[in-house]
Amino acid sequence: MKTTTPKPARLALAIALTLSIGACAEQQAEKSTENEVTVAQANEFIDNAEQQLSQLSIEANRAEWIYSNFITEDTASLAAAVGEKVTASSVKFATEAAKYADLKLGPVNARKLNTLRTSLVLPAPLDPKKNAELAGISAELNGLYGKGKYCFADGNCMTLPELSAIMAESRDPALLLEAWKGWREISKPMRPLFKREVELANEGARDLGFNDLSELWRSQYDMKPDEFSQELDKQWGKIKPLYDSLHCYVRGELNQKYGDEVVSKTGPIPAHLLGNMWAQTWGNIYDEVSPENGDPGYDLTKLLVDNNYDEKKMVQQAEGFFTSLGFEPLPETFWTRSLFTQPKDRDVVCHASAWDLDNLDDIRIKMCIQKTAEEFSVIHHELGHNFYQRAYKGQPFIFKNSANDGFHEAIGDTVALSITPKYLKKIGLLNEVPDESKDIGLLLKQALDKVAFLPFGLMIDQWRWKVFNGEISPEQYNQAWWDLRNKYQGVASPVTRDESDFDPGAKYHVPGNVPYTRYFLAHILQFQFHKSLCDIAGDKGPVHRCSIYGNKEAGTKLNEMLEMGSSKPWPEALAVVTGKKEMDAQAVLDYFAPLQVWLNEQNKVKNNQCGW
Ligand code: X8Z
Ligand code: ZN
Repeated sequence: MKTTTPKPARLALAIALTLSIGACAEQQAEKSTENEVTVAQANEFIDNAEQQLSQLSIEANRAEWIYSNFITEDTASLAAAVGEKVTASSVKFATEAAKYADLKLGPVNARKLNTLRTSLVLPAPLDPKKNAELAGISAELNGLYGKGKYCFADGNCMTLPELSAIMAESRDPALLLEAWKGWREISKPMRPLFKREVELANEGARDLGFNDLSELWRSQYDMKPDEFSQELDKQWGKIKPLYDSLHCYVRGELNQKYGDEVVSKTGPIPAHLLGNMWAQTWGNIYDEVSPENGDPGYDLTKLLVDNNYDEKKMVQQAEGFFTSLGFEPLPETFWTRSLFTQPKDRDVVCHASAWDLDNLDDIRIKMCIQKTAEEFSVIHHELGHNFYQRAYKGQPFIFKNSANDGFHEAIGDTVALSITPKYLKKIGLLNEVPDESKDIGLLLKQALDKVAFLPFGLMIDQWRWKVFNGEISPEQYNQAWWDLRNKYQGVASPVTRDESDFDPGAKYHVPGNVPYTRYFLAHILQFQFHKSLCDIAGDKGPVHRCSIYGNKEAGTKLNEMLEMGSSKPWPEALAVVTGKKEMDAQAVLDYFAPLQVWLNEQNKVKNNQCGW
């Protein structure tokens, strides 16, 4: 299955509530009267569902792979047809699973049953016509995103990777604004499709006994949906002071650079000046905000180019990190079947993704790699998915997934946190490791990507959950989006927007129907994993200087967690690596502690007025 898009993700049977029940419960009364169901029937149902879903998933993965690699009317139609079939089966099984919910099954099957009930991401209503309609809409939305282009006045048309390069590299506010606005033209036609998708999927969720799709999405974390929402608020509350300091410092520097006319000293930051199409990571404007005496003095993008790294070599280098931890190399088919570069002659979905076509060894990535440090990280991110998939391939199909979706997103990022100067020296990219006086620069660069991301990682589903439960009506889609961008990120649209715009649709995961809270979780979990793996590796220095490269003990421990798949509640998987069952944003604060001190000093010295 693929880890990032909706259709295979309907099969991506996510984490489920644990029903901790003694093993002897299997031997419960087997007598069945007419309306009663038995444990034996339940067990048979689960075996059968698992086998059918496993088979179907392979067919769906192939159709989806072909569609995303060759977007045409025909491939859309084929992908939608398989999607329809998968959804119909998944909905049928989820409905039937509810029948057995009160039985005392053994722990394994109790968990599988619950996973069958709760893991749909885009449930269709039982009505086959509506199911077909939903499958068609979902494929069409994906295609609209994948085909998206903006044509400048001179006739030069650009796809997202090119527009993203402008957002990353240009410092001309007018050009930035045009690229920013231009990309958002692609999502206007998505609005009615998205609205209908929400209606249909909400109906599907209700058919399965959930209040709405929000409740279903939040039911996949081994806790009650509302407890999960509270847990997120709690973690965000811990991080917010650090984010506020970063926001304050960055806004001050941008104000200095662009002047009051473009960036005011107070209020939210205009979204087109942060180096990224969605202002979700800010590392690309590091040069504009770097500390005077603490800059480490190297630029990984430049090092990659100067050392003749092409796309394949970047992937090989990333693979080398995983094998240094003791993981087996990627199979030959990975190299022959993956997509690394954007084809010139056809539309593809460029958004990076990792795939497991046969639920065994046919793992691949699909990505239009740019030769930048940012993309070097994304490659590690994607390979994290692939190595996870391969680690849990021995699990039964229903447990071939991560402990929760945040875990899947965290593994490659965890490894990428070990791309330190020391590591770059080891692999021959850097000659000298900068001394400790340069750590603030390194931490600031990291924070621009990782800390800046956190409120973005949270707000997308805060918006979607409210859309799903009706708190945000279709007439308020765009306004509510910007209200949340303001509330969480302190970021504002650079020009007036209205309800003829559909800005959420310009972010892949909205038309792609991929839940987004997983990335918020991942941005906390990766710091917990990194710290624990560094401890296991015996690293005694500051955690931001630690690289687990080459450490087999750390690799073995990581693999132990990955191999579990989703067979156990996520706190148990977390404890395998960290020894603790709680997710804890403190790990983020610990990592950035020296930077927090520095930011406070800077904001004070520069007289920055914080908040927005
Ligand atoms: O979508 C992704 C990955 C694929 S799972 C490239 N990410 C999020 C995004 O790009 O918005 C990784 C971090 C956040
Ligand atoms: Zn991912």
